[in-house]
Amino acid sequence: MQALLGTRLSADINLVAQILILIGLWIGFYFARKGQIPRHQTIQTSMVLVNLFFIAFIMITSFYNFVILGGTTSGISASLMMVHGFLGLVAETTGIYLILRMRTQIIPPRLRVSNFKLLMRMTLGLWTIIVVLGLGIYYFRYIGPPTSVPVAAESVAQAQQAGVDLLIHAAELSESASRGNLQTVRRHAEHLVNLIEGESGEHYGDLDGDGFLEDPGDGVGLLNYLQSVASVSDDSQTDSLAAEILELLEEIDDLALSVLAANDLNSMSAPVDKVDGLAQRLNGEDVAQLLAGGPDTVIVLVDNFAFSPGVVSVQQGSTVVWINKETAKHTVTADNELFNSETLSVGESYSFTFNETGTFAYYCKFHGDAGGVGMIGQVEVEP
Ligand SMILES: [Cu+2]
Repeated sequence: MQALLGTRLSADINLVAQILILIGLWIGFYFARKGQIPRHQTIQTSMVLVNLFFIAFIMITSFYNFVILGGTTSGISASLMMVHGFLGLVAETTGIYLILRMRTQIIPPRLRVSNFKLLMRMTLGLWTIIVVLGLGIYYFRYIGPPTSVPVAAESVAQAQQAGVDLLIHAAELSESASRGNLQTVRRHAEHLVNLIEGESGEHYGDLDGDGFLEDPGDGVGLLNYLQSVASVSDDSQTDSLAAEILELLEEIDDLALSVLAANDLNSMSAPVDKVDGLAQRLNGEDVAQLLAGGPDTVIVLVDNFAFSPGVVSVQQGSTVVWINKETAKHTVTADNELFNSETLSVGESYSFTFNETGTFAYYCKFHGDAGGVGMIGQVEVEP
């Protein structure tokens, strides 16, 4: 019941309206069977036209927000919505055709269906299926268990792991070069580029052409992690450390790309040596410390249609950084409107500094709603 009394008023109104429209259509069908044709015509016409209103003002908007703006085509809700949307347009168009055919002479004779009754019955059958699909969408979006599995791993640990992985793959790169294994060198160069740039990077992909896209990281990209953290820090020591590490990473990225562009081991050896040298200058502890964001910064990853960790506790004055890890688009929007991000694409981040104590619930505008619906999270700010 909570869901029906809750926040998504338009979805609730639409749900009730769709059930009533379907009942109306079946009543209209009953009058046709009884031979009361004028009554039948009046009821079916009103139902189809009322439905047109709900399509235009509620269903198209809902589809646009969830599927188009939210960049969501996978998952049960989005799949149901796409099938529902397509069949719904077919049924509504057929309904309008039937009205015109029934009440006017507009439809040219060559476009007139011969078996008119059968078409009406098929449309009613299709309409019934569509309403059942609609109930399914309502269930999965607003009532059922979340389809996404929140990432269990601690987000900071995950970010730090990316830093450690970089050092490992840089070492493996130079090792395979010294063993003279061209293919392996190219593989590790691909690992480095993907790890550094992440999915939002210009070069991300199957760079060594072996048919596999290999990313030892989590797809965010070290550059994105570091930039997100550096963008919220307000002490100069962190800033200069971040700038230094960012520069090293960009150099390593460029060198790894030139390793991939080289055709033989000889022309690879110079960039491989340089990567080795630069990686040694990267202090693992510095990277880890920077990625931990310091005592006043907490990272929340946005992945699998969930905020991870879903609940974070921070000290008053702390900054929370949200980083979108996946290609679906999301927002970070407070229930009480205290904060609201732009649409975040993959690798993009948003941060907010909490100067008041209290519990702040938030949601994604595309995949959730205020009041604890769908894709949600919470920040607890302690004094
Ligand atoms: Cu979202």
